[in-house]
Amino acid sequence: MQTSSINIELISKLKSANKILFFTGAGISAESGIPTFRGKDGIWNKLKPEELANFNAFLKNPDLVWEWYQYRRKIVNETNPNKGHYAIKEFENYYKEVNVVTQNVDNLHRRAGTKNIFELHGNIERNYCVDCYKNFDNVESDNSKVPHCKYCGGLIRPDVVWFGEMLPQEIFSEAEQKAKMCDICFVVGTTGIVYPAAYIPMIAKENGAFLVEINLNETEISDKMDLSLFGKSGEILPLIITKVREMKLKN
Ligand code: BV8
Ligand code: ZN
Repeated sequence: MQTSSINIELISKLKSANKILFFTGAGISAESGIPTFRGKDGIWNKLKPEELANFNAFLKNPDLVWEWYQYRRKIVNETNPNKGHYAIKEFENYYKEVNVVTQNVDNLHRRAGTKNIFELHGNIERNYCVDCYKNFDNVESDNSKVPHCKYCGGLIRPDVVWFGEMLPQEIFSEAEQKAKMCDICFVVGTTGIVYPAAYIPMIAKENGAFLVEINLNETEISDKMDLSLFGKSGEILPLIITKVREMKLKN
């Protein structure tokens, strides 16, 4: 584990890199005001994921789960990307390829303008019918009653990946390919305990990438990192992109 300053090794890697991958979790959106899952203010503290973010819970109590997602959608709609999201977007000006593999469902990377996004756990702004799979992104509903499909009467659910559900195969395999080819993999704001998403940084490492963790504190995967930068991603990422801008403008 390294110091928390942006060290010489990272600077030299940033100089020689062509392809950058960002693997992001809930922590990158915390400074936008979206609660994380497992932090001290985490949403899982009050409610257990098993009770909400899984299909059986939804079938057992569709109104409760629907209400929880409406509450989270409202928070997402009232927030904006933060400096961390925008710093990631700016990497696109200086590198041949920048990919963002995110576990987040809040759409903030897209709203910050990032081009190549791989949403491993879906997107809270999308919904679909559990029976006929038609999509209902802007479905009218009162917040506490799950809506029904107007074509077949099926329950409408958020287009997110729940526990016990497979990740979108195509998106995951593309993200794996990008992880295999990247020179630097930034692991930003994630506890790194949710699989198979958490394999992505490990795949990058196995293929020779330089792994940099950006987190408030140590995590279960800190020991796998080449460098850990401790602090807020909304402060550290702008510092890094400032260094990159200076370097690239000098050359
Ligand atoms: C599946 C979407 C099987 C919904 C979520 C091994 C292999 C495969 C599966 C498993 C496995 N081991 C266990 C499993 C099962 C399970 C799993 O991983 N469980 C864990 C908890 C042990 N995985 C699954 O069920 C997956 N599906 O495997 O299906 C299968 C296979 C074949 C066929 C059929 C089925 C599906 C997992 C996806 C679950 N969906 N969310 C929703 O959002 O409502 S999970 C949820 O956790 C979010 O997606 C979130 O992104 C993800 C990870 O959490 P983090 O992003 O890391 O957030 P967290 O709060 O934990 O941490 C925040 C971090 O940020 C902290 O470290 C904090 O310090 C830091 N931070 C805070 N502020 C800042 C900051 N850092 C920097 N700056 C700041 N300002
Ligand atoms: Zn339907």
